[in-house]
Amino acid sequence: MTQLKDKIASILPQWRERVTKLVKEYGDTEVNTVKISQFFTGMRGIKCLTTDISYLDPFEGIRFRGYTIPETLEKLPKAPGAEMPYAEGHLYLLLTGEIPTDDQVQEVIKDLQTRGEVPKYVWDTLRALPKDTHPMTMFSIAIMALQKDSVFVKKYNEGMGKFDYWDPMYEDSMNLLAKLNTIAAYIYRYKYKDDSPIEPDFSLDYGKNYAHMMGIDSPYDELSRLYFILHSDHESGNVSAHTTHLVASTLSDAYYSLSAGLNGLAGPLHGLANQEVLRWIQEMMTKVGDNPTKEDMHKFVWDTLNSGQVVPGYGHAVLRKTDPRYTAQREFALKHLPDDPIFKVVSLLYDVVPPVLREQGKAKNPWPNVDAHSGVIQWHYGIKEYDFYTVQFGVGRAFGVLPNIVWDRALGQALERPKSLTLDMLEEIAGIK
Ligand code: CMX
Repeated sequence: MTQLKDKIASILPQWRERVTKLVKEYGDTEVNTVKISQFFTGMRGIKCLTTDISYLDPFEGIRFRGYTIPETLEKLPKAPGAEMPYAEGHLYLLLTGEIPTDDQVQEVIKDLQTRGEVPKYVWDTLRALPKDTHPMTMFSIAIMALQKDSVFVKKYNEGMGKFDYWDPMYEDSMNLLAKLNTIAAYIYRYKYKDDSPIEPDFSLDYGKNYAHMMGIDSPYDELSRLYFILHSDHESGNVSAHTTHLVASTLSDAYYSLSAGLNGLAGPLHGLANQEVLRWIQEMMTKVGDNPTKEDMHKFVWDTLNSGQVVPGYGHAVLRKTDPRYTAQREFALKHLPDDPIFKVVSLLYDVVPPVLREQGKAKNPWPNVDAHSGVIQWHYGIKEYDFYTVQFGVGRAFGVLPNIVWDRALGQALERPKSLTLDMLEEIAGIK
């Protein structure tokens, strides 16, 4: 057993005990009530999910296992001379709650390397699709193609006991995660670079290998590590995390669950917003030229709103301040691409958009989210096919949602099945019927 898996096995009993105590002794304690409006506002604000892997404070932003983004980036082990920590160390942190030692990270790096080979049938499956298939669809289908090798399904069919579910869920999660960087890079080079996939180099860590397979020089390896860490988790209620959790609650395996979660990430109000941001900025630059003034931007933002569209990359369902994931990417851009013309536009938009959204008075949060910044950096390093951006978000998101479903199984989370009411019933509750 690796140190990582061993660690999970050793801390699991205490976590189970805490859950048992809470449910047995305090199960009837009320947490919150539900208002009629919340039936129609996507259940915003209803507290009914639990995870310890990350927590999103509306004003502070995300904490991974209690660590803010700057703390995470500072504390996790790095390669000698590297700017960003290994994504594998972040995985260790999310799965165990502890910052790993160098030795522990190296073991995770090796473990993922040995699980990383993608079977040929995955490439055959992708090549059978029309080439203009959206890369997110390809990504999701590639994950589904791998499902036949699920360890969870095999063990379940052999009659595994409930307390053991987490073990094959962990194995599936690691087997799947190990291949996602290769699958993503393959899709990119197959679809957009004249079908020229680059073989993985399993002597490299996850982020560096990804940069190698994308065919992009340093500091893209540093960016990849940062990008996967930043996009990993945003507590349980966002669509990709919640969908992964929901599907896994039926005892579907990690392949079915992650594929479903990524299909949710593919929506324009969620992960696809990062491609929308670039499309929207370029539409503005086509209209008003490469050096838009604040006045040009002001008008363009209002035109967007007046035509009934949202301003992509701004607003959030939970956050009420600038997303620290935006800030972390901005710091990277300030260091590595301060003179990039699109970065300058993104920076100016930070001054223009929030006052306009405030004036319009609808959005509860006028500040930028993670997606407002990711596209510009990818563009700078030559990834101009913005359809692809959400695939990279998806690789990062897997680092968070897969540990979540490992812990779901470890803690015996039940099949999810909330109750619905009819409109008649709600009108009766409201006293108007
Ligand atoms: N531009 C224009 N209008 C916006 C807006 C924006 N950026 N953000 C919110 N609003 C509007 C909503 O559409 C809503 O309008 P209606 O009352 O007409 O339906 C109103 O303001 C209230 O919305 P809210 O409570 O502030 O925000 P929600 O929780 O409903 O939605 C989100 C959150 C992210 C979907 C929304 O802010 C949005 O559409 N943003 C643009 C898309 C985007 O950047 N998504 C990425 C989010 C991060 C991620 O998950 O990847």
